[in-house]
Amino acid sequence: MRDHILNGMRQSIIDGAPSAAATLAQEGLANGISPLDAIDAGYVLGMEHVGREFARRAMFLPDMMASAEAMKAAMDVLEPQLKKTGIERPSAGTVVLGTAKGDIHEIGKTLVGTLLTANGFTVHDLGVDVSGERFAEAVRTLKADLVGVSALLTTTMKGQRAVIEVLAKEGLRPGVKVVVGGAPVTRQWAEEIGADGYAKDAMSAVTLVRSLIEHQPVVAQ
Ligand code: B1M
Repeated sequence: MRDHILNGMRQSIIDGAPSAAATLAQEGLANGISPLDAIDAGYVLGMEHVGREFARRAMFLPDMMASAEAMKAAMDVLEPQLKKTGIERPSAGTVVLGTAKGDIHEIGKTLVGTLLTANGFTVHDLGVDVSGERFAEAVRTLKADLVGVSALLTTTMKGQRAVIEVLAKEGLRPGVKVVVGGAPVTRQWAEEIGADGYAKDAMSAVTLVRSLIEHQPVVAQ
């Protein structure tokens, strides 16, 4: 039963079928499949397939858009379940999150935000195509502890470097940690641009953010 549902979840993304994706998410929850398992062992496998097919020109942009709609329909069902555990806890820290300038991929970034929220962080999601200046503005006004910048395109990874540069230029860098992630991003890239950390997926992002915020030096009042 479990494998049947997970296979259906994967297929709903390949088919670009939002209503099937949402129905299967409900079915999965009713059958004891955790939201994270549904994402990692179901829907994301479909996304990876679509990405491969797009790269070899066996699927096209409209197909990829339909798959993204299906993924969002599933996330609409799963997100409230993922977030539940984070409610009614004191905030573990304030995180400003967004996708780098020029990049409109949002699914992975949103998942990172959902899991951070579920783990007690206050997350301000600035959305997609976010400039360094907008990140800096949010850090200043929200007194954020950490900035998370996602990039899915090799061409927009440079936007992650730009965020760090703007934060430094505006004198905000000493007070805020920066974490980068996204499919093409590597640890080596994170080190090269002077980020405080790199996370390969949403769960490791939570662990990383927690360790970076916990180890911040206490500033005397
Ligand atoms: Co696009 N796209 N896309 N796309 N797309 C990719 C990324 C691509 C790899 C597909 C391919 O060619 N195989 C390719 C990039 C190639 C490259 O740069 N090397 C690509 C391309 C080329 C493009 C366009 C240029 C296509 C075109 O127009 N000709 C265009 C760019 C638009 C733009 O941004 N300016 C484009 C557009 C789109 C859609 C709009 C159709 C759609 C996005 C819709 C949306 O987000 N609302 C889309 C999609 C869906 C994809 C694929 C198929 C799936 C991405 C996804 O959502 N994955 C993708 C192929 C692939 O990744 N296999 C592809 C699921 C998600 C859960 O995973 O986002 O990787 P991911 O997030 C993970 C980790 O990376 C990590 O945690 C997440 C969860 O575990 N993570 C972080 C992510 N952010 C993090 C931040 C962190 C920490 C971890 O800390 C801050």
